[in-house]
Amino acid sequence: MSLLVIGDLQGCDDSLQKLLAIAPAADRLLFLGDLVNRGPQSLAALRRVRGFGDRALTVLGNHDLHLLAVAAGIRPQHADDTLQEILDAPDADELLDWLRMRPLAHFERGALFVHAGVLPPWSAARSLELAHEVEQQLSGPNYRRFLATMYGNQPARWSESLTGADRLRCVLNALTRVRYVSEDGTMDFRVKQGPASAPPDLIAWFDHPQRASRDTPIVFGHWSTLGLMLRSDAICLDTGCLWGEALTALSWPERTAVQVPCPRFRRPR
Ligand SMILES: [Mn+2]
Repeated sequence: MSLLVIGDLQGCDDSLQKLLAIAPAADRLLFLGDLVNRGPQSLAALRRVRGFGDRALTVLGNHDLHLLAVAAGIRPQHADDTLQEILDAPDADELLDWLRMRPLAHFERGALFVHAGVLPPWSAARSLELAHEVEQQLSGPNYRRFLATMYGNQPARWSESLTGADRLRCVLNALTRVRYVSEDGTMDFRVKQGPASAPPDLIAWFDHPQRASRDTPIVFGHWSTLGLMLRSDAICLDTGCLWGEALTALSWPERTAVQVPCPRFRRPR
């Protein structure tokens, strides 16, 4: 069984088709989240990934969650959102219900797959347990009530003593939004650039010296200014398709990367 891992789509359905045409044939596909938003074909991309059925697995990203929150009337759309065509689609309910049932983390063939990252105290096994706590809320009957409590940047530092909405918000923010942490493990949500130009007091989450998951390769997206990174212990596949860079697929565990160039849909602000 061959596995092909695909970076952030953000509605770039044409690029996905081009990528799959040149990538090695794979039994299964694994998407790193942010299937939708900001790009040109959010509806087509979402339908296509869902249409793969059991052949594809996706972990949820912050833009996927934003779609669920907009659809639930909890969050307003942003000026550069491209979600309306999904909300207006005749199959919107099926697409959104499918989306909220997706996992936030997945372990397979020795690697952990998440959209953004994990926090320093979490092993890979602990990350999966904590992801499951949030997945139970998102996939359950009261998911709208949960979505209403999930926004906010606090608490930004993990503690096993966190409970309720604070605990779940901290987990969700780490799995779907984190890029940098401070030395004590507190998440930063302001800095989006790559490590070369980041403030000196911030550490990329995967470089934290006490990272409990360091023996597990973690494959993630979300960080287009980091771009393609193929380290033994941390692999980033967000290569900025939306911004006119590339869409990337990686065969796992072979670690062979394939890319297609993408037309620029957005200019960085
Ligand atoms: Mn993201």
